[in-house]
Amino acid sequence: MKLKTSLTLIACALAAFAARATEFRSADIHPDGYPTVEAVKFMGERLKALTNGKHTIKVFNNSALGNEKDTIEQTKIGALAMTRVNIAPMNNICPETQVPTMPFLFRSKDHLHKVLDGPVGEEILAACAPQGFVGLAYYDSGARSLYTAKKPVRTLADAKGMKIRVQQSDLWVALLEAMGANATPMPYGEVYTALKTGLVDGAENNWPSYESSRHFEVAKYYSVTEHSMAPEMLLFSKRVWDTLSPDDQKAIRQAAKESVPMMRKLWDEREAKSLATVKAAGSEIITVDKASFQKAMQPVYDKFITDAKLKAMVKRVQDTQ
Ligand code: BDP
Repeated sequence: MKLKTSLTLIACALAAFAARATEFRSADIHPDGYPTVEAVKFMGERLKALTNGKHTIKVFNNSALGNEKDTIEQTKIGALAMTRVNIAPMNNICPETQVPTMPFLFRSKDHLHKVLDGPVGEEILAACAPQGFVGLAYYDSGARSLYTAKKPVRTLADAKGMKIRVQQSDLWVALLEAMGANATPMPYGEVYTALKTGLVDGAENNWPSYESSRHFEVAKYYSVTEHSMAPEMLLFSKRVWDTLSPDDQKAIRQAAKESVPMMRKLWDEREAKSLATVKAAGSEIITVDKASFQKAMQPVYDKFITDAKLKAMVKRVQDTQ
């Protein structure tokens, strides 16, 4: 389709949002039952109640609308109303999102929640607006750790030269390179085959993703590095947003906010369940010296936390008690 024609179609669709009841389309790469997917469905129910049935949300999950880079792009142009993504693919788009991605930044889940629920979290969400996104909320994503197919990583030295899949973000490439690994960015949906065929030696993720993607079947060594607590983000299209009434905008924000505690509960349950599943399936869970991994991360801070604003933000996070 010619660009002009598709832009006209998008413009017509946008005008329609304002006028009538809308089923907003929202994307996710995860399967049914995954906490992010269930939380957005819940948000849809809340939105329906808050708008007396006027607006709802339909979740297109399992990467039905493409990988996260694609759905971010669709959300930006207004072809899609909403997307739930990890914060990583936003790193190259909105520099402030690099802060909560930084390795070993958060001391605990409580620390993460305090920061994201507070002014720093709000500032980062707002910083995405000039790029075309209304940041609605963060969801938990636990801590990400390294897992490998053939050889276990027991020390930092073991990671040297290993080909490790990372999310599509320059920061993530640098993070794995700082571990000595050979970082390979690729969409999530391609990782299982890449691990199975030996295209990569390993990947990194939290317990629920390691389990639900079945990566544990092809990469049984899980080294508990917990190198980043990069959260999930709920992004609404600013182009669609600007066509909505203030009341509708308020209801969307409210529904998103209400889905957060619900998601956190689902998340904690799923983490425990996933750990039990992979253990029972024979994954070897390896305790590593986290401090040695943490020490190797200074180059990542030197490369990405360069301007005064980001430096101050990192400091505010560290100072949050
Ligand atoms: C999962 C996130 C998902 C990312 C995926 C990945 O929930 O949004 O796409 O990691 O590694 O933990 O790509």
